[in-house]
Amino acid sequence: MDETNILEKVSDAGFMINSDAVSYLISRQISETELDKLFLEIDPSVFVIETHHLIGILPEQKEKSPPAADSFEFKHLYEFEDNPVVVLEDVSNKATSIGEYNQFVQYFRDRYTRLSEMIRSRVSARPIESLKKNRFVKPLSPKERGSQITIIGMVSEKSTTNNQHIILALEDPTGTIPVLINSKETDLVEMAERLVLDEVIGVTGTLSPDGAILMAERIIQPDVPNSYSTGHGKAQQGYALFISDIHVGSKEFMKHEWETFLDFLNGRSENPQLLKIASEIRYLIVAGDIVDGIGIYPGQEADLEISEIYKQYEVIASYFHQIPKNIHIVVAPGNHDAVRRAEPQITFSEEIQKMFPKNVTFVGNPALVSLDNIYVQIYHGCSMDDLVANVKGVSYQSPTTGMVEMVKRRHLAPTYGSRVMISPEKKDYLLIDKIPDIIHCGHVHTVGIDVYKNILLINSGTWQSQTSFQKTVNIVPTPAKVPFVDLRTMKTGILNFNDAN
Ligand code: D5M
Ligand code: FE
Ligand code: ZN
Repeated sequence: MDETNILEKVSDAGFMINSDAVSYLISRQISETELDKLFLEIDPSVFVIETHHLIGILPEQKEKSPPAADSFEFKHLYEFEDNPVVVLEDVSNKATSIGEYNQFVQYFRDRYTRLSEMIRSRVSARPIESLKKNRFVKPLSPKERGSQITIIGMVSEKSTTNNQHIILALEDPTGTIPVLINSKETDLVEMAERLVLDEVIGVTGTLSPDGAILMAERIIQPDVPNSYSTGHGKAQQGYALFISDIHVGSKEFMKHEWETFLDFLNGRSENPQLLKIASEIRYLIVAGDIVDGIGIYPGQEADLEISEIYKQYEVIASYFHQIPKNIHIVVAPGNHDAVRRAEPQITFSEEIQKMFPKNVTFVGNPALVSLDNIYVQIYHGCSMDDLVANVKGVSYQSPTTGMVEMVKRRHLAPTYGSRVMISPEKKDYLLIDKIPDIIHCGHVHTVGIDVYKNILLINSGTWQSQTSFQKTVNIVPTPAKVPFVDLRTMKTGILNFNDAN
C-alpha cells in the first residue's frame, strides 16, 4: 500500500497517524488485510498512531535476504593467519640499475642465457661463431653443408623481401647470422610473422651453399611443456579475487560500483550465492594502476577529479581500510602509480604503504607470489600494447591472447625499448622462469579468462569507465567485473558489479 491508501484507511478506521509510522508501514510493505487486522489490535484509546504502537503488533520482521539464505549467517570462514602469502620473485629492494652500457650487456646476457637454456633442453644447438669458423678455417664439406643445424639467438631484426620471404637477424653472444624464411613455407611464415624483436628463439635449418645464411625449417620458442608437474597449485580451499586499474582520482572512476564491491566483500548483499563466496574469500590480488596518478600523459589534468597524488592514495587507502581484515591483499603498482616508470617497477614508498591497513602485502611489478602454495605471476601488462601492435590476433578486446604470447616467449615484456620502458637490472625480472599456476595482468581494462597449457590466464579489467582518449583509439573497457578463482578446484567465475549490464 502507498501513503495515500494508508492515510485513507487510517482515517476511515477513526485514527490519526504520524509520518514516521506511515514510513514504517510502507517499509514493511503492509497489505490491506494486515492493516485491517492491525486496527483491531491497536488500543482503542490511542488517538495518533506512532511507530512504537505498531512494533509488537506486526509480526517479527523477516531477514532481508531471500529464503535460501535464512539459515546462512554471514561470517568470514578464514582468519588472516589462514591466508599466507610468500613473495618468491620481486625486484623491490634489489634494483641496482644505473643504466650504464655494461649493465645492458649484463641484462641481455642474463635474458639470453636463461631463455636459451629452456630451448637447449629440447634441441642441441651450436654457437653462431662456430658456423663462421667452419666457413673460414675449414669449409663445410658438401655433406655437412646439407645437414641440419640449430642455433639459438635473439631476434635483432626482422624484414620482408620483395618476394615475401622473411629475413631475421639472429644474435647470440658469439655473433649474428641472417635467417631466411621462404615464402613458400606458409606455416613457418605465419609463425615468423608473429615473432617480435628481442625474443629468444631456436631455428633449425640448413646453411646456404656459401654458408652466409641459414634457411629455416623449424622455429622453436621456449614456451612451456604440454604437461608438467610443478609440485604446487594443489589442495587449496576458499577463493582468490583479482582486480586492477582502479584509477582512483580519475573523473571516470566508478565510485558507486566500487562501493558495491566493498559491500559485497563485507557480506552486505542480498544474493545468497554472493554471500557464500564473500564468506570464503582468502585473497584479493591487485595488479596495478590503483590510482590515476598525475602527469602520466599530456593533458591528464583535465581528466582528474583529485589532482593531488597523495590525496588519491589517501582515498584508495581509506577504501582498503573498509575491506575485511581477514582477506590478505597483495598490491603491485602499474604505470599510473607513483613509483618509477621503468620495469621491473619497485614497490610503493614507505610513505604510501603506511596509509594502508596491515592486511596488505606490497610487491613490485612484476612479482611472483605463492598464495598458500598456488603460484601467481602478477604483471600489470604494459607490454600488451606492444603485442597488440605487432602480433596478429592479439587484441585489447581479448586480453588473454596477449598473455598466451608472453607464455610462449617465457617473457612478460619481450621487446626492449618500444612502449615498455625496461630498466636493465643484473637479472631479467620480466622472464617467466618458474612456471606459475596463474598469470594475472591488468592494464588493458578488459576482463578475460583463459587456460593455456595448464596455466590460468586472468585479466582483471578496470573500475574506470571509457576515457576520451580510449574512445579515440577505440578501446572499449569492461569495468566493474571481478574474476575469481576457487582455489580448491581452480574453477573460475566473474562477479559483475556493473549496473549497466
Ligand atoms: O591503459 C589503459 C588502456 O589504454 C590500455 O588498454 C592501454 C591503452 N593506452 C594507454 N595509453 C596508450 C597510448 N599512449 N597508446 C595506445 N594505447 C594506450 P592505462 O595504463 O590505464 O592508461
Ligand atoms: Fe589502467
Ligand atoms: Zn596501465
